[in-house]
Amino acid sequence: QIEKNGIGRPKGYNVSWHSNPDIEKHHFGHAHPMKPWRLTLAKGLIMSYGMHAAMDTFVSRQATREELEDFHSDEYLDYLKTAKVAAPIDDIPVDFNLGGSDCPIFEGLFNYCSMYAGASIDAARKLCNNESDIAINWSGGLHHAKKAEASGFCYVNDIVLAILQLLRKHPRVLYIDIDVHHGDGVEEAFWSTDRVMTLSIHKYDGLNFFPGTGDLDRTGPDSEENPGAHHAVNVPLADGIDDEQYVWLFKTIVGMCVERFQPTAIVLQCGADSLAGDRLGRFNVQVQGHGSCVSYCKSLNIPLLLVGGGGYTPRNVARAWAHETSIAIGCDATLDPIIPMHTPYRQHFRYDTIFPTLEQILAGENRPNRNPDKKIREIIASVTEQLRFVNC
Ligand code: ZLM
Ligand code: CA
Ligand code: ZN
Repeated sequence: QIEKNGIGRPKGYNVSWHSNPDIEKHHFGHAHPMKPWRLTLAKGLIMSYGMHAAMDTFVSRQATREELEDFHSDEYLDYLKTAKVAAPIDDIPVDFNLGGSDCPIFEGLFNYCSMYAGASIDAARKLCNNESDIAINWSGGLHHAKKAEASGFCYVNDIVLAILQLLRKHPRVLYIDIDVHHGDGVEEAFWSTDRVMTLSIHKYDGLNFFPGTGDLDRTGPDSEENPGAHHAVNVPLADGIDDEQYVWLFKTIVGMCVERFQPTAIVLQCGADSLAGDRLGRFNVQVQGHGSCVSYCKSLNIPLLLVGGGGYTPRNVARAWAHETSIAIGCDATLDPIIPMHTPYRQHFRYDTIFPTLEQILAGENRPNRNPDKKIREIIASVTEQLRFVNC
């Protein structure tokens, strides 16, 4: 059993966990890859380890209309609130990119959006008033949503709303995005400011992979007069990157960004679709490597907001976010990798461990690593050059 102020967790070190079971009940529709139910699986795992006892747990509330308007347009929110459920017609979205098969209009949509946004806003406020050192919202991280447009399973951009809260207290916020997709909505929202640096690591093929942006040379506005110049960092990768390369790249790039930008708060989007075996992802990152990114951010001792994001193989999403919760509270070293017998939905966790081997995860599927070390070193060189222009 893990107690508050238990082993590995210094006295006075606070982790807050923001969630609401209401969020998990929504359905995007038959066969849609985004399954809010994965949050139930993650929560079951977290609680069966007793980790909830080591955190301040909050049942999150809906964001208010006013809070949502901090980023989203009136017209879009009106439409989102009143949009009627309809079967997608030939994959064609209607207004505000809503109603296609990526962003369907489903029962309770507005409730779902305001709840996950409310959780991220609450989490950010806990960091602002120093009531938490790390705040967690696994239901958030919906990085594609735009001011007046839904995109890629995202309707309201809780990350932008949370960063706007942090900016009330914090002069500089570093946003880091390890979802396999480019964090385009957050990048766009803070494109013209030097108070937020955005860093996204993602698959990029300059062609088909969604959303199709995030090339290495997309570093901010072209004009040097614009304060946002050089403050967007993009790390495009090819299929099959492994733990060793990914973690090394992550630590190197994040280390350089922190040194140059000196953030006073960090938001880490922990999209679990960068894990091996994901239904939509293409990487070979394992739960251990994904977690090392969280450990590294924690070790910087800067107020940290952890949000979820993508993740389309629910059992692996639950493994990753449970492991990362244990890192946040500092009990990862003593956590039994064997999943407790009494875990709800335990039958979903084949191999009974939080750390299945790559062979077990891929189950015969083959995803060769298309990232030569030389390419990784070129990316680091390019970002190093970019960051020379960042001064704070
Ligand atoms: N078609 N059903 C990541 C967001 C990725 C755009 C191509 C839809 C799917 C996908 C939906 C059940 C985050 C695109 C795809 C088919 C236009 C994407 C419904 C399967 C299904 O079976 C499916 C009928 C659906 C959607 C696959 N969509 C895979 N990839 C991307 C969006 C979100 O992880 O970054 C953060 C949460 N969309 O590639 C199309 C161009 C729609
Ligand atoms: Ca990303
Ligand atoms: Zn994603």
